[in-house]
Amino acid sequence: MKTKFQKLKAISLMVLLYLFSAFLFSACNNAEDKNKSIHPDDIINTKAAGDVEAELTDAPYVPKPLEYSSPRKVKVHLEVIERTGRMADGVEYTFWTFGGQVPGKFIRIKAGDEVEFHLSNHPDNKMPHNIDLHAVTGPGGGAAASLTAPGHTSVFSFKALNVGLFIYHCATAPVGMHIANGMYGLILVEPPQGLPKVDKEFYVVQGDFYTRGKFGEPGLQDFDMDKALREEADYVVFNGSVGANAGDNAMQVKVGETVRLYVGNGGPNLTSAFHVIGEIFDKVYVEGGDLLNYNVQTTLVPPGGSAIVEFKCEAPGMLNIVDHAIFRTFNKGALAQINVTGDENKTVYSGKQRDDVYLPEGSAIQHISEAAPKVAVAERTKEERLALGKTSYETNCSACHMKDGVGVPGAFPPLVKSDYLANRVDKGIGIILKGLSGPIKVNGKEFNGVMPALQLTDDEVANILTYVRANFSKLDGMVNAADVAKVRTGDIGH
Ligand code: HEC
Ligand SMILES: [Cu+2]
Repeated sequence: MKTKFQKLKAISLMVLLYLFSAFLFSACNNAEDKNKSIHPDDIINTKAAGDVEAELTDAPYVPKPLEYSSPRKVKVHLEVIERTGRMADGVEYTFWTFGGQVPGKFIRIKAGDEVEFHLSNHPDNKMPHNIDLHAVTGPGGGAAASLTAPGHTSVFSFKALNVGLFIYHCATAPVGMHIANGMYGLILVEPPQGLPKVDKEFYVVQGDFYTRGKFGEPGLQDFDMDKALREEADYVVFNGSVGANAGDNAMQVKVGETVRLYVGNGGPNLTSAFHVIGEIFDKVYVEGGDLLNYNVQTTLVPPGGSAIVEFKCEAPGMLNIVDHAIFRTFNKGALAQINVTGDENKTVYSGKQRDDVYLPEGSAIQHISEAAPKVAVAERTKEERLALGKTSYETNCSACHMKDGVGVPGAFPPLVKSDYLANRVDKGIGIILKGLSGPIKVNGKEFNGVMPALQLTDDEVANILTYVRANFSKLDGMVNAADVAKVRTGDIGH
């Protein structure tokens, strides 16, 4: 039998244990609450008030922290510009950009904001473009609503429901080619109270590029579709070119400052083993979301993904930002730098820091190289070709020539009753296999654009042309895979 006193002792011990565990539990909960941002359900019905124009910046800079904490109506004006620029010393490439640079402009908003997005396609551009923002809740992330021909502006609106760091990119066919040419950037959706304050914030985006010539081969380099398909990148770079933010253009930080990097990966193909040589990430917002990880050496950033990393710079010297898939750094250009200046702290790091990176000197419009897939295909009936051709047309051609084949005045010629197509000896096969550029006249109207060669099989070309000719031009007969094969091998002229 227990004494009264023993019972009392047992009970009070239980009470103490209970109180202590309740305390622990609530402490954990609080810690979690701090990191957990607000849920989309809490935001969906908030009212946005007051117009603001979003500040947009080029890498490596980000817009200033936002001063408002209740939702605003935010206007974003972004212009697509196709331009030739530096890929490496002596190497040029024709980039397609959101705002003139790769990556595209950094956009900073808050959860609950209602964004009115204006996407303009500069009149000198050759291609239609659109934008898919991963921060958008809605079909295609805005892609269909924003398809814009050169010389036009599209407007659409969305409400930012989820907090996070999101990639945006072009999603116009051929999608891989638009992304490979540099059409990506980051949009940050902050929680209403903002992110904790740091001393310096920077914008770093990785991308892989595929060129006709090998890494370093001088001159204007064409896009190489075959290499892109094989995922054999010639260049892997931070912020659009080899050394864009290295050496004299390194990001500048002082000893003792806290740094936050908004990191994105445009791809199109390669996942980044993102690492800063000589630092440890005190904090990582894993995959650009709410989850915090601490004390990380290397964080994965996949194509179409992001991460936010933070660290304090305790020692002076040059920090090298790399993709730790290390050949990409030493042989393909994946290097950016942060220059930390200030007094040495021998306890943190003694000794001379020196990191010589080998970057060979020298080392990029657009051309899809012609692959000739030789697959013998049984010929199909006209009905089959019409049905398959419709789908293929809508995937491969309608972005430019429009779904109903009417084209876009001044930019993309019509296929409807096209006299140009009717007069082609090869029934238009050569145009699709090899592309078309230079001045042409279609139904009395002049066009002078660039149609890229498309990577399609003989069977697909036969389907598309059978559909285009019958449906838009009311031309008799069909196109067979064997006809396409003859043009490919040069047996019939154009
Ligand atoms: C990226 C935009 C783009 C895509 C995609 C595209 N075209 Fe074109 N296409 C053009 C441009 C621009 C021209 C005019 C080229 C010039 O001015 O020399 C053209 C010209 C043509 C012509 C000759 C002119 C005419 O109107 O008859 C045909 C036929 C044609 N395209 C068919 C197609 C078909 C079929 C597809 C899909 C397999 C396709 N195009 C995909 C942009 C495109
Ligand atoms: Cu595009």
